[in-house]
Amino acid sequence: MRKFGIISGFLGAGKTTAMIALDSYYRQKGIRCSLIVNDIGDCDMVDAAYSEKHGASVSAMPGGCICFRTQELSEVLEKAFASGAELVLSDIPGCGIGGLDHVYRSYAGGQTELAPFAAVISPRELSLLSDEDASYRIHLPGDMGEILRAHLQEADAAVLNKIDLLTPEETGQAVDLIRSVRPDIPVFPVSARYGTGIGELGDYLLSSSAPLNQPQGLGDRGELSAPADRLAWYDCRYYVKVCCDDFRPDSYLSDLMETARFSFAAMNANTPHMKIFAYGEDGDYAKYSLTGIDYPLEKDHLFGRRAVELSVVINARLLCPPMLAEQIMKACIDAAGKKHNLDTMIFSVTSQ
Ligand SMILES: Nc1nc2c(ncn2[C@@H]2O[C@H](COP(=O)(O)OP(=O)(O)OP(=O)(O)O)[C@@H](O)[C@H]2O)c(=O)[nH]1
Ligand SMILES: [Mg+2]
Repeated sequence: MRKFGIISGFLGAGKTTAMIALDSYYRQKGIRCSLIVNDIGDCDMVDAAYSEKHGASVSAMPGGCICFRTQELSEVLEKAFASGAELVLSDIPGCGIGGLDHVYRSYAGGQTELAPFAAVISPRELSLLSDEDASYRIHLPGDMGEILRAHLQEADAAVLNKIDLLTPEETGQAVDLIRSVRPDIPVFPVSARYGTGIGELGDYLLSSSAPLNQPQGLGDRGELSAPADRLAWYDCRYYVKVCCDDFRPDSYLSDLMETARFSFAAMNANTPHMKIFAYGEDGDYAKYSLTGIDYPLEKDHLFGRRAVELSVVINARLLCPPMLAEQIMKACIDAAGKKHNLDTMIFSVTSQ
């Protein structure tokens, strides 16, 4: 089998978590899967590091959307198949639209079978379709709801993620809402974090193919670029040297992310997804995510022990002008470093 599939979705919807869960499901079944981690930034990528920590075979494609890199993507796919992968899954950065035209249609009819184009949706962005006040409540532009609709128009299947946060009744309502936009596609309610529904989704991606029957040009609608263009990205890599025995790396990282949350909120800005990955010694690490100023900080992995030095990577997508985002993040890194008595050395910052 040589199969390739895209897992698309809004920032922080759970694409990487779903790909990690699918990879582990396939491994249990003896199917060799490989993941492509695609991101806009050029810097080290949190998602690639985190997926590797879960034992996935990962190829990184930083520096822009796979949409416009057909040749490079072909080479990465060939390499993965040559090393034994049967199924390669890739995410797509940004808001998850355009991949059907810009990626799938370039591969249609070739040697590689295309898995259904799966759109991961979390209750956060889905609320933009159901509740008029949601965009004020969760500080996302209301027209992001239009992006979600366009995203669903492209999809061969919808993956309603994070159902562990919903009651069964709310899950039913969310599925109905997705079906009201796309009555013709299957909807998989899952919790990628806890593995619920991942087997059903995994079997479906293996046994079905992309029908490619949606109209062309769905991802090229000009009005969709407005909300996406308002998103800035910020990537940073830095190193901290610890001075004192009582340094607690998890408390430092929480302080950093919480300071960022309050700073962006104070500027009437938002962080649809800010990810942080910190390496300690001997493979110890922490990974945190903030999927918006209105959501709790997710501590996806905590340090197992104390650390004397840390190497930190931050990848963030922000609703904020890039220059301001850079200033806010620098102030947050400085403030958290000061509070924890750290010597901080910033290696690289890219923002746009
Ligand atoms: N409660 C809950 N949280 C989840 C689930 N899936 C993902 N998350 C959390 O949501 C946050 C974002 O998940 P990611 O998998 O990084 O989201 P993503 O779509 O890959 O994000 P980007 O690559 O930045 O667009 C992380 O803190 C995850 O742990 C889930 O099923 N339930
Ligand atoms: Mg991701």
